[in-house]
Amino acid sequence: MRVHLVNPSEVSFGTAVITPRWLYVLAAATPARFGDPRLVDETLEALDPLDIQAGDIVGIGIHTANALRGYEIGKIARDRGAHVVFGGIHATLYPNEAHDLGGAHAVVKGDGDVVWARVLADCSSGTPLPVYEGGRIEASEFLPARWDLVPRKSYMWASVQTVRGCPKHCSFCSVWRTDGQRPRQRASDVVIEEIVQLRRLGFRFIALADDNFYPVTLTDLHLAAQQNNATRLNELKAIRAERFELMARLSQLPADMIFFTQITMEAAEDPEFLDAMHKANIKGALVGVESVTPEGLKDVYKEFNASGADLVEQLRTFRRHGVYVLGSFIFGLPSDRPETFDATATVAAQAEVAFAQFVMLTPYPGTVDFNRWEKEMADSPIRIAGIPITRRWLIPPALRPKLYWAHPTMSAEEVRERTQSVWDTFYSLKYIWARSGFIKSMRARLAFVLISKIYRQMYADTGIATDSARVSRSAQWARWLAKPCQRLFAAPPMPHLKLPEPWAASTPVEQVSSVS
Ligand code: B12
Ligand code: SF4
Repeated sequence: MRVHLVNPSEVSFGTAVITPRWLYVLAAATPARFGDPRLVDETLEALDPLDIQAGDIVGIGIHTANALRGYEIGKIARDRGAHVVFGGIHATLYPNEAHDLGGAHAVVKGDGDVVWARVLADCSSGTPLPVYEGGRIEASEFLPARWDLVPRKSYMWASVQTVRGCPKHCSFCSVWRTDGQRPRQRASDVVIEEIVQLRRLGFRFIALADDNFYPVTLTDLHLAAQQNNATRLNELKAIRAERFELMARLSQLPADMIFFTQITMEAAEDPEFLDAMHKANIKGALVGVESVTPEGLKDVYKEFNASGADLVEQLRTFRRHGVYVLGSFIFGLPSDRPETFDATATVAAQAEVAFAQFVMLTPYPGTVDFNRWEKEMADSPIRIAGIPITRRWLIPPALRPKLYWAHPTMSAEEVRERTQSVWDTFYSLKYIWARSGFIKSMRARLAFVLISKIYRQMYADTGIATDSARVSRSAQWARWLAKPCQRLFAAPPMPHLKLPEPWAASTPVEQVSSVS
């Protein structure tokens, strides 16, 4: 009997950008008596059903976008006589779907780290429960990933999570509802151990797979102080101090290491934090800009973000402190107008963001937006291929619309075309080359161009992926670009790299002292 863990994908590129962390965490949660699990990441290559034997246990992790392929795999595995278990955010939100459509024997809701061993034991004794509540475990229970199982040459970046959960409540995001608003932050020791292991293997680029790397803002601290809420203030200070501790320790790692994370724009108001990020070699961050107008920010409950000239200034602040921004923008908000697209492109250019993504507003399950949309659609259900549009992930990919919400003034096609045009301009060779001006060496500049092109190819999903011929052409392109990219990210392994000195509680973290 063998355990297989499968990360489903409709398209395989041969090479992938970031390791799907859950595969390596669940591998760590697999007790030794089951042997090393077989890890299949379909973004690299498709599952071979013949590898699954009767009596095996197949764990499939799904998010909304790959749920349909996950269900296909579940049915194949069940037909071959395996026990089928689903997990991941989509299975957490729709456990019945995995049973009805994916051949599931069991579904794990929430975090898999602790409950997985029990699921395996039950499956091997033939008594799996339909649903397991993995819940939201404490950060001290998060398992370090089994990086000894990673095919080093297949990924450009490895992923290490340092904090789960986000205190904000953006309307389009499910994180605060599924992972919770209380930041669950891992101790720096375990994070550093994983990163050192990865550098030993030859990974020098690490994505910090966090929902929000900046869970405590200066405003939070000042509010708690103003309210004389000592307990809250101390809690917040402790979280903040731990962040600085982690960053201080990251800065002791080999200088060639580069980290990337996701962060809210408020970090721009906190120069000490940005400087600590820079010292820690956290050179890039995805910043959720969402909209360049105050009306747009209101649409998504993100009024804590800046807009207009302040926005440009805040984004530039990151760069001044040596943190390069991947700006994330949403199009199709109710308040968007044709001129919003140009205004956004202008802000992205003026703010000197290194990379940008322009996504079309899509209601994701578990979000405030989705619930509102589902209620609205209940009165006039639209079906495609017999499937209600509110279950869009079940619609065959080629038939899926690109925009789900009727915009008050623009047609879906107009929003799509204008979005695509912003992608095309931002990632035209001319603009990429101009953006790369800050890079000194020619080799690194060419790398920037290549990475920009591959990023656009993999993530500009507005219209290029409308039929299967186009999908496969697009995948072909990305595959072609990915090979040289892979070489650029590779580093000689450092098998003898030592762990930095253990962190003493008394070690001064100068930055923290300035916060009151
Ligand atoms: C890092 C990250 C990325 C990275 C890297 C992705 C990668 N290759 O790993 C990047 C930036 C590329 C990315 C891109 C996108 N992402 Co993302 N991403 C994340 C993030 C912040 C962390 C993921 C992670 O590594 N977590 C750590 C692992 C250990 O946790 P986990 O995956 O949840 O797994 C645990 C449990 O779910 C469970 N589990 C998972 N699978 C299984 C399977 C079994 C069998 C079992 C038992 C248990 C189990 O056990 C695991 C351990 O506890 C999550 C948010 C989050 N908190 O998860 C969003 C998240 C997954 N992303 C999301 C989205 C929407 C996207 C994009 C579509 C964004 C966009 N518009 O382009 C793209 C899609 C890319 C794609 N096609 O996959 C959404 C998904 C929502 C949904 N309903 O599907 C999330 C939840 C964030 C959000 N805003 O709501 N993402
Ligand atoms: S979008 Fe970002 S800031 Fe908003 S709730 Fe989600 S993780 Fe937090």
